[in-house]
Parts: sequence; C-alpha cells; structure tokens
Amino acid sequence: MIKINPVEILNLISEDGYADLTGIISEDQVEIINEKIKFAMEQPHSNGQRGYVKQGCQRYLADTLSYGKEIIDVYTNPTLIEIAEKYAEDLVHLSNYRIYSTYPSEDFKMWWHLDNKIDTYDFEKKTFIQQVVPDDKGLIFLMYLTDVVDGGVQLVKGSHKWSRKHDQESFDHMEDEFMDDIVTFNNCPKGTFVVYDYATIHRAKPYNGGQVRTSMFGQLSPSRMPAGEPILLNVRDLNHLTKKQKQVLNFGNEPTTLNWPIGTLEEFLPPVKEEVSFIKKLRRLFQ
Ligand SMILES: O=C(O)CCC(=O)C(=O)O
Ligand SMILES: [Fe+2]
Repeated sequence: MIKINPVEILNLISEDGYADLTGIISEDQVEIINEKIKFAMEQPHSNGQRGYVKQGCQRYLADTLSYGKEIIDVYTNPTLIEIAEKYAEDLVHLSNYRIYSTYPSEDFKMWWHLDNKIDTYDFEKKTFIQQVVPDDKGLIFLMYLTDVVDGGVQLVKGSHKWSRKHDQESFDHMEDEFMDDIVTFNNCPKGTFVVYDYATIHRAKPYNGGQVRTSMFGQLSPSRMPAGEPILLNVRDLNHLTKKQKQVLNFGNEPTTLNWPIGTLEEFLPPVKEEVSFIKKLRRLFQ
C-alpha cells in the first residue's frame, strides 16, 4: 500500500484535472475482485443467471456491488472519500458505478465527453435523459482490473478549467483544439487507478485490436446533487459497513435513475448465420 498525501493529490486534480492514485488498492485486493467476477463476466445476465449486460462493445457486470465486500471497500476507500469530499466541498455519495469489459471494436467508439450531469431514466420513453450541470463538481475514479496495452482512458489535461463554460456533453467537434493536451493511460498494469474531476473532458481510447480491458468505475458526487443509480447490496455485507460507508452508499435515499445500461435481448438471439440455416432447414422440411 502506498502512502498518499491527500493535499498533494488535491493540488494535482485542481491543476491538471486528474491524478494517479495507483497503489491505493493492493494487488491482492485486485486479484480477489477478479476472482469473484470471473464467471459472471463470461455469461449474459438473465433471471437467476448472474452475469453481464451488453452495450455496444462493452459488457457491464449486473449488480456490481453485490459480488464482494472487497468491491464495496474500493468504492468507499477512506482516502479516496476524503479526497473526494475535500474536492467537492461537500459530503459525497456514489452516484454511478460499474465493472465492465471493453472489447476492441471497428463499430463502436466512445465520444469525448464530460460527466458533470444528471442522468434520469424516463420510464415512458424508456431512455436515459441527461442534463449538464456546470456547478456539479466531484470525482470519478477508474481502476484497471486487467493489464492495458491499448484502449485506455484518455483525459484532456486542464480541460476542467474551461469545459464548464460550454453547455454541452460531447466535445468531439473540438478535438483539433485540445489535441496537444490529451493524456492516454495505455501500457498500464492492472491496479492502475486514475481519479479525475468529472468535468475533465475524457473518453476511452478507441481501438480495434488487442486485449479486452476490464475496469472498475465509480462516480462520487456531492450530496447537493441527486442520489443517482440504485445501489443493490448483498445482505451478507450489510452488518459490516461503517456509518461512513453507509453515507457513501446512499443508505435511506431514493435512487433518481436506473443502473446503466439497460441492455437488450440481443445476447440471447441466435447468431444471424444460424438463424439462416435454421430457416433453410425449416423450408426443406415443408417442401
Ligand atoms: O472506460 C473509460 O475509459 C471511460 C468511461 C467513461 O468515461 C464513462 O463511462 O463515462
Ligand atoms: Fe465518462
């Protein structure tokens, strides 16, 4: 475990928009987490089958926080929370969280964006609605659970100082202007832990070959902002939580959106090729 100086980290985040906290979570804890999620990351979530929900080229572990106390302990790490509360100048809670695997892809790419926004699920339209809030100030952390060669997180250094002036979520059209300030976390070992002001423009670097990247993501928002996603825990862990952990995990508060993503039935449909041969067989039967 490394010694972290919260004041130093706060200065770095204020200046650059991000800081490297690698070492805050031990290698052993990363291994335990990987072991606990291993089987679920290989099968779609359905009824009692514990697994992932698919979205584009990513697999999101359903009910992420229910897999082990070690996962809760990352999201509520005391040093991380201390830094987040000082930075947000408020108490913080976990508003968004996920463990997900990103697959190399020709078809899907994440756009440059920021996350100082309110997400709400519209039950009638069955869609997430986003509202950018310039005053929303908090932190996101991203920890790699696999070694990452390509497809790492990219941040635009210092952009938290000017992004709030633009009332928009997507920044792809301005890429030429901030090209020289892009910092990429490629070629980083598992356990790499990056924390950033979520008004810092960022994305996952698009890549179309190489290894799958599994990451753990958490957004810590000031208590003046809405609660965020539902937090579903395993009763096994409830008696072992401190008062501070319960605060961060939003005990007693109504969620204000749903867990993202919702997913589709796509995973359960036969691949197109099989479907075609199946229909051919049917045709032959009836000819
Ligand atoms: O996976 C990444 O590198 C970034 C993820 C992200 O920006 C998000 O989920 O909002
Ligand atoms: Fe993001």
